[in-house]
Amino acid sequence: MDEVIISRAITESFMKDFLDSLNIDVAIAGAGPSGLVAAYYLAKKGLKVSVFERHLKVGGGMPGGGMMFNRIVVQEEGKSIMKEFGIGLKKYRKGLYVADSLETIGAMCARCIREGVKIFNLITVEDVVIREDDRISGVVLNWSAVGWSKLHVDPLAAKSKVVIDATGHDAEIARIVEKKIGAKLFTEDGKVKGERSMWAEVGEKALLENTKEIYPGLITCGMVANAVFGSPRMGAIFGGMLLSGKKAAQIAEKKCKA
Ligand code: 48H
Repeated sequence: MDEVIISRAITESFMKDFLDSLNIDVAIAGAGPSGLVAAYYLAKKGLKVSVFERHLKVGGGMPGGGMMFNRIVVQEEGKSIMKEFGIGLKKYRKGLYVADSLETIGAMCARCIREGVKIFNLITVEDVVIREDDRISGVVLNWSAVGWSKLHVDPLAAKSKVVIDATGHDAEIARIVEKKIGAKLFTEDGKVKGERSMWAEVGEKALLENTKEIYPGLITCGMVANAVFGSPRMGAIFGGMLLSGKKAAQIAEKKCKA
């Protein structure tokens, strides 16, 4: 057993996928529930999708469930998506189901990868690529460890037809675009409005409505959608995240095929 052969196997396999991800249909920032669902449905339609996740783990806010109780709640509307991923649901009461958040992450991650999604953990999307026609056309990438160590290391870039912002509460990509391009987002004042305090019912409903293109080539997904449009948070209920991921995928697919 040669250690160098093991090292070459890892390096070559990773580099092949990374090089393959430099020209893609859809780049997704964030591997939380909404980003993974979006990636899965896009890959299922035959599109080339890569997900870039800042942290060592995937799943975003899911492993912590509600206040570290590792369970998530899904309402009737999200049930078919959970079934599509083969995730077990226990009925709690009419229209409400409980899932094990760790099973949910494992199943989503495995189904994405089997469908052809490339998931890169420990890589942060730190900026976007933009062209004169005022269209977002890719992501600027760096190792998360570079940022955490506060090193000055220049990034690399990947081109994509569409970028999905699935970075959660902080809506990082939308905020970067607002900061660098000005208040030109497709919101009332062109800015990120910021998420409101908890109101589960309103937050869940608004999420789907707020999942849309907010700048040419940039689509909101998951918690980002409510953060951008100033709608409430909803706590550990996840049906909206799943439906938002599916809707973001439908919008992105249309844009890729236009
Ligand atoms: C790469 C990044 C970057 C970056 C962040 O927070 P998430 O789980 O996001 P959603 O929207 O899929 O799900 C939200 C849900 O988990 C949640 O928080 C709920 C329901 N909250 C309700 C409430 O009331 O609190 O995942 C986002 C992912 C994370 O893994 C981040 O590490 C990652 O995005 N990320 N990845 N580049 N710039 N910024």
